[in-house]
Formats: sequence, structure tokens, C-alpha cells
Amino acid sequence: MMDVYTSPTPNGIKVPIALEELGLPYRLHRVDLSRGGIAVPELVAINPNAKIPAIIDRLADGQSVPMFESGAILLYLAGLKPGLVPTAAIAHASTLSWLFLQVAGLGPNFGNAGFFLRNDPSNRVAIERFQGEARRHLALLEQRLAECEWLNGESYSIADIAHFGWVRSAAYAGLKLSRASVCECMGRTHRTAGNCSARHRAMQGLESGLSRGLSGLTLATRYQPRSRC
Ligand SMILES: N[C@@H](CCC(=O)N[C@@H](CS)C(=O)NCC(=O)O)C(=O)O
Repeated sequence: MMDVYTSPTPNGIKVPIALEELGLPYRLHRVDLSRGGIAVPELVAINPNAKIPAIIDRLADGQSVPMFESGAILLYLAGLKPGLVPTAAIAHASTLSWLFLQVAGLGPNFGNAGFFLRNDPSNRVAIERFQGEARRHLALLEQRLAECEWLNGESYSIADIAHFGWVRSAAYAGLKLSRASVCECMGRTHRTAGNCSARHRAMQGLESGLSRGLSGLTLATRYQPRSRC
């Protein structure tokens, strides 16, 4: 059984989505970030960087495996059960490229754009830099998803999962999504893929478990899971 420490944030939702997709059991521990991750000792015990998501995988042989960084966790989970990273060489490599683009590029730029918009709105240099980069990354996704249904070109993967939370929260970075936007593509991704019932479960798990009692960032505002697929 795996213990998952997270919150309903763009990075936080990645791990429960992947676990639901894979059908792996887990215990969810909601981390209250209102005073910062550093104020949560059980989180710091797993992640010295005091950020969610973090996990402890409790193995059958008694070992406990702590992990942090959402991209690393997604790769670890995908290694436990097939389904979220294709084995064919090109699609495999492409999954890694799009995953790392999210964790190193799109995510930090969205996050920093949102931070400066809220905390230092007169700082035009920072806002133009981070919002400009956020917009540019979004355009890359739009172009890619206009060309193929999935980011890796072959199948739904941890790369799509990684981007989904951030794209949904584009308003946080002050970005407006166009009609033929990535959010729609990602919504389509989560609605119409072959394994639709798993996707439905994933969103149910998120919305009933993670976002309960929270004012919520921008989680669960755009995507409405369909009862039938
Ligand atoms: N690179 C990290 C970023 C994680 C991150 O920034 N998490 C935020 C929430 S989305 C957090 O824990 N913030 C709390 C804090 O900074 O105190 C990852 O991908 O896991």
C-alpha cells in the first residue's frame, strides 16, 4: 500500500490521477499548505524540499520507499504496472520529453506567472517574462495536440497527466484558453480515451477525496466527468 501526501493543486493531482489510472491502491493524506509545506513535519520527513506531492511506497518485504518530485513519482508509478509509458522506442522517448517539458518548463513558468500576478503585480518584467514563457509553452501543447491525440504521439501517458493539472489552472497564470485550446484537448483526452471508466474513477477520486472541504485552487472547475463513456 502506498501513502500519498498531496493537495488539490496542479502538481498535487498528478499522483492520484496516475494511481487511479493504474488501479493501484493508496491512502490519501491531504496536506494543508496554508502555512507552507515547511510547516508540515510529516511532509518534510519525506521531502526535504517540503513540497507536495510526496509518497511512501510500503513494499511487501517491509521496506518503505519515500519519493518526492511529481515527475519522478510518475515515472516510478509507471514502472510498477504497464499502461502509462509506451514501450516502443519513439513513443517512450517522446513521453519522457513531454513529461520533462512540463516539470522543468511549463509548470514553473505557470507557477511563477501566478505568483507575481498575485504578489507583485507592478513587476512588469517578471510578469512579462513568466507569463510570456507560460503562453509559449501552452502554444507548444496546442500545436502538438492539433497534430496528434496524445502528447507522446501514441497513447495516453504520464506526460498527459503531468500537463493536465496545469492546463486546467491556466487562469492562475492569467492565461485565457482559446476555443481550440489545450484544455479542451486535455478534457477530450480524459473523456474519450479507451480506458474511459478509469478516467472517470480518477476524477471522482480527486473530486471526492482531494478537494473535499477545500476552497480549491482551480481544481475541478472545468472538467465534468461524464457518467457514461
Ligand atoms: N517540482 C515540484 C514542485 C512541487 C510544488 O511546487 N508543490 C507546491 C504545490 S503545487 C507546494 O508544495 N507548495 C508548498 C510550498 O511551497 O510551501 C514537483 O513537480 O513535485
